[in-house]
Amino acid sequence: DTYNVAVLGATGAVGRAMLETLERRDFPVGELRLLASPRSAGQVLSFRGRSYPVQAAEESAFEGIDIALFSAGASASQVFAPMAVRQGAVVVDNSSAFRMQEDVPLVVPEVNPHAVAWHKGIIANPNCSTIQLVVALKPLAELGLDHVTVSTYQAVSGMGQKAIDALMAETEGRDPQHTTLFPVASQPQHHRMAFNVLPQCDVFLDNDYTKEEMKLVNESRKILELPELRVSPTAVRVPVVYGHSEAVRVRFTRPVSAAEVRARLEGAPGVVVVDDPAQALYPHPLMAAGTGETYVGRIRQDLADDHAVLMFVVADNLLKGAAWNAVQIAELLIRGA
Ligand code: A2P
Ligand code: 11C
Repeated sequence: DTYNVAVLGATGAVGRAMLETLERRDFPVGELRLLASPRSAGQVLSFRGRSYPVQAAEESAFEGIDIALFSAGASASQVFAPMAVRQGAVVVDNSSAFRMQEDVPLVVPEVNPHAVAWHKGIIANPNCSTIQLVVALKPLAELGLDHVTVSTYQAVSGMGQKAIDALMAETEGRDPQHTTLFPVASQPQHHRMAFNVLPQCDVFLDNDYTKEEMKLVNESRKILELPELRVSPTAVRVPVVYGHSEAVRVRFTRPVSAAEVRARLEGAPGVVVVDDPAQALYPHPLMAAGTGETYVGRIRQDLADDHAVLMFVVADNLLKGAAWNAVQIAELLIRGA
């Protein structure tokens, strides 16, 4: 069997990674439709050695499509997801548009694959920093999660292709001061990203947390099915191109040792433990870039609390954090079909 697949946002950083992932996984693609904004119409992208024209997204573009992978931002998803569903497609949506809707499953296949079953046409792909966090937390859930404290070190590719280009321009000094993209393009104040660290990912909300920080709280609770889980997030942008890192403190409801945590993580789905301090072996973004795994290391007891363990968690934000997780969901869909 083959499936007709549409990729909305095909020209973007995540959209291109989706095409590469479909190709690498040998996904049974029948017809392939590449969709983007009207700006990109006529551009040509290649898939399995063949050239495909990019079309402007519109309702008729979803006719006959079985699976639509969306990564064109929340406002495009709001417009096009209902159209795609009307045309009979199942939408795997990488935007934040539908994630917290009660009738939309929010899925990380290593964590809650069962949730795919109750979709009503849309399945949401979580935020990148949430995905790698819950992949590392799920194997520890049976130990009794009490409180998760997480600080992120997020790559600029999370903000799209323009942000990659802007960081390169700043780093190479082509721009004397800074570009107008960081921390958030749509706001008036900008800071230099090259050789810097910015404790702001996305816009601030009324509670003085950023949107990115509240995604870590709310999406983790929904995916882990722990609505009361205590999560204390700080989201930070760093001048890295690919790969988000997270320093995570997990407090349990009882005393837990680093050895117990390491044993649960070793062999857990989607997790690779890299933890040999004597050999300087621990996860870092260049290790994760280009792969679909979530790397965990620096696993150690909290010196101040025998209920808590510290660890460092790294994954490729465009792959496990977006494109690969979305294709994994598509694979669950066709296996169940
Ligand atoms: P385009 O390249 O035509 O602007 P990135 O996250 O790397 O910036 O990519 C965003 C992707 O979403 C691009 O493929 C972009 O297309 C697409 N996109 C953005 N807005 C829309 C829209 N309103 N309709 C369709 N595609 C959109
Ligand atoms: C970032 N996490 O790194 C963001 C990008 O909700 O899908 C993805 C935003 C989202 O900037």
